[in-house]
Amino acid sequence: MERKIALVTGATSGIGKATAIALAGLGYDIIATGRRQDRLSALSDELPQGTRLLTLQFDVRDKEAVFEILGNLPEEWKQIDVLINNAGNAHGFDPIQTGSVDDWDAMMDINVKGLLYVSKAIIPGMTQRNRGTIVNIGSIAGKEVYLNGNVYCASKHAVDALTKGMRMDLNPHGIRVIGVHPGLVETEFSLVRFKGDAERSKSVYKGYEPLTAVDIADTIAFAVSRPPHVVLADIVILPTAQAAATLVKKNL
Ligand code: NDP
Ligand code: 8X3
Repeated sequence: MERKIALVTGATSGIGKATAIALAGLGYDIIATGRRQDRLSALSDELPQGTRLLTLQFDVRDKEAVFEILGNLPEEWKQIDVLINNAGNAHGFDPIQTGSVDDWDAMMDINVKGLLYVSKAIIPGMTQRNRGTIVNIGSIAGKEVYLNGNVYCASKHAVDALTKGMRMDLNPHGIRVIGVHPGLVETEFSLVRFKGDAERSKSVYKGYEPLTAVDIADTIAFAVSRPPHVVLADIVILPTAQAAATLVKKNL
């Protein structure tokens, strides 16, 4: 059987981790990246037996590290078929007039520039082979703006624009570019947004059934496994209880 390789950024938690597991279930060898090496190492226990796993620890903000590490992949890991640009988070939840510049930097540097650096490192191999699939994880926050969402929403609107731009520019090379835009998914996302406040984070998901990381991973696996002539270009996936970014039917 021909070898297939998927690289997943932010595979230490939530959607990225579930996606690495789902793609391994489809027979992909996995390159898993993130900052927390202990979690990257633990991933091997959760992948189907026989999955080949390469873990790479770096911060997607670190341009030199991204190009150094991804530019020097071991020979047998160079031909990446699927890139999942997932690493990202919201940092803070403040109105624009009191927002923290450090939070703004984190969101723009990770969600937008980090995605660009990783893409820049991987795309040349895909264009050379005239083949590949890129999945960018956007958000409902990239389709709508909500109160206090300001910079996070801007970062995810940028991901949406980059997804469309990539699809156009890479069109001559037959590369599929897929945008996946989830609504509320219970992961470590809110814990990061609210800086470790577990109570506040839990309350985001109370009173309704949120999506799980596996729901998103299943959708990604479905999109990636369509025949080569099919691209699910733009997928918005919400919990049934959610009708819009801030319209959620709760039974509290
Ligand atoms: P988690 O916090 O559970 O996971 C975030 C992942 O991103 C972790 O693996 C983390 O790894 C990685 N990451 C964060 N910052 C960096 C960095 N600087 N360098 C490298 N890796 C980084 O959240 P989710 O799984 O929910 O989030 C995944 C993606 O889904 C994000 O892009 C998020 O914006 C998006 N999303 C989430 C939704 C939700 O409701 N949960 C809804 C819509 C979109 P590590 O810390 O080890 O580096
Ligand atoms: C994460 C979902 O609604 O918190 O992107 O922006 S939301």
